[in-house]
Amino acid sequence: MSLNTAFDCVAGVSTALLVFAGAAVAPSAPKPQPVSDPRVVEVVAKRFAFEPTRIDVTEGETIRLMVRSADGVHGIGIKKFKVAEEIPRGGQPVMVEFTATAIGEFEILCSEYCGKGHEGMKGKLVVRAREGARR
Ligand SMILES: [Cu+2]
Repeated sequence: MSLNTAFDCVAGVSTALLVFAGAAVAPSAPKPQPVSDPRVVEVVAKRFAFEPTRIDVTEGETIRLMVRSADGVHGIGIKKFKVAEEIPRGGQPVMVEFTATAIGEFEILCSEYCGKGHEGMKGKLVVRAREGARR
């Protein structure tokens, strides 16, 4: 007598059902993400440093710096991107927006004389190339 079985016949059915169920879960309309919405970066200026000392951004990204002073009057300047704002004493935040149109490392300087360590009050803006945009 032969020991052959007929189990192979059933295999295809369950796979077909899974594929059908998956199609129903797909979202009908993905929410559009506004491309122009700037990323907000909070910066604290204090004698004699910026916090954070280094800001990393991507080429083409628009950044809104929200800068406030932790003590007296300071300034924030990024020459390359024409950022130049006075930061008043008292912690009131100052907004300044720019688009990182160039790749590289750029100094963030205090543009208001704020005391003995003023010359050393520096931060760094690092703009790196976008993923996939490398030449
Ligand atoms: Cu200063």
